[in-house]
Amino acid sequence: MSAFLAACRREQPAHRPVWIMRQAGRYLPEYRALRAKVDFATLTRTPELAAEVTLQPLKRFALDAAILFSDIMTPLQGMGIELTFAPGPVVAQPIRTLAQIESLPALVPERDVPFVLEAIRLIRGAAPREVPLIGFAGAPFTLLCYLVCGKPSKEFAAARSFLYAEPQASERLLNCLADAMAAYLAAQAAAGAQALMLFESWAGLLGPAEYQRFALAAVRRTAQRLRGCGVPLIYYLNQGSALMGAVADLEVEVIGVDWRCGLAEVRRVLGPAKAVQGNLDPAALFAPPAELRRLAGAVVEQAGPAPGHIFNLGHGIWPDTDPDQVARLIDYVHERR
Ligand code: 1CP
Repeated sequence: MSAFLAACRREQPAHRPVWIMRQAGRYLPEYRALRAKVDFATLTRTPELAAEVTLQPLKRFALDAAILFSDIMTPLQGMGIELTFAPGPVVAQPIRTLAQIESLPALVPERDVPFVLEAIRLIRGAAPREVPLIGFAGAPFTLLCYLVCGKPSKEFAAARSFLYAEPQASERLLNCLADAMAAYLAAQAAAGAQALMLFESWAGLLGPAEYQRFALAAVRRTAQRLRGCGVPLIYYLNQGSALMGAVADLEVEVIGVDWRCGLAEVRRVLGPAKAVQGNLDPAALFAPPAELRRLAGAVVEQAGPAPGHIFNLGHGIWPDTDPDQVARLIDYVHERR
C-alpha cells in the first residue's frame, strides 16, 4: 500500500508521506505558462488540461499524493450558480433569500460536472501507481461563505451575519450543500479518487457554538452519506485549533490542521483513532535551507512516532515560493525515518 494511504489508515508506512496543499498552481513556472494561454475556468473544465496540471508537480517532486486540479466552487457552477474567477471566486448573484436556496437543484455529478470525473479517470491512468489521487470538495460552511458574500473576504461579514439573521435558511442551505458535496465526492471516488478531502478554510471565523450548530453539523451530514464509500476522508480546518475537541468524534479518518496549533497537542485531543495532516507554516518555505530542515524536523517531532501523520503545509503554498525549496522540504521529510 502507498505511504499516504497507510498513514490515512494509521498503519506504519515505509516512509512519512508528504504532499503540499495547492501543489498544482501558480508557484510552478509550467503552470503559469499554461495559464498564460488558458483561463482558470477552462483549465478546470477540460479533462486533459486538468490532468496535465494535476501531474505537473509529480514530475518535479517526490510527492506521496496527487490532488485533483479543480476548485471548491466548480461543482456549484454545475448547480447553475453563475461565477467567475478573478482570481478568487466571484458569484454573480450572492445568495441572500430562502427563495434562492429553495430553487437550488440537487447536484447530479455525471450530468453536471462530467469533466471532473473524466479528469480523475485520465489522472488515474497516467499517475505513478504508488501516488494516490485525492479528490476534494469545499466543506458546506466554507462554500456558504462565498455564496452569501459573493467574493473572497477577510471577515465574511455577510455570511456570518446571515447565520444569525436567518438561522433556518442557513441550515437549509448547509444541508443542500452537504448533500451536493456528498454526491460529488462519492462520484469522485467511483471515478477513481483514492482519498477524499473536505476544505473548511474559514472554520476559524466561528465561535464554538456556531461552529457546532452550522459548520460541523453539515460536515457530519456529508461524512455520514459517504460512509461505506471505501476511501479515507480528510477534513481540513483552517484556524481550527480551538475546535479540535469538537471534531474528535467526527466520522473521518484524517484531520488536517494549520500551523497555529502544535501537532502533539492536536494528537492528544483527537486521540489515537484519527490520523493528522499538516502543519508547516507556508511562510517557512522562505527560510534558508538549513533552517527549513530544522523547521520540518520540528513538525515531525511534534507529530511523534505513532503512525498516522501525513506531512503537509498548514494552508496552501504561496504563489511566490521557490520550487527548489519545495524539493528540499520533501527530501527533509523523507530523510527522517
Ligand atoms: O488564476 C489562477 O490560476 C486561479 C487561482 C486558483 C487556483 C490555482 C483558484 C481560484 N483555485 C485554484 C485551484 C485550487 N483551489 C485547488 C487545486 C490545486 C491544488 O491544491 O494543487 C484547490 C484544492 C483549491 C481549493 C480552494 N479554492 C480552497 C480551499 C483551500 C484553501 O486554500 O483554503 C478555497 C478557499 C478556494 C477558493 C479560491 N479559488 C481560487 C482562489 C484564489 C481562492 C481563494 C480565495 C480567497 O482567498 O478567499
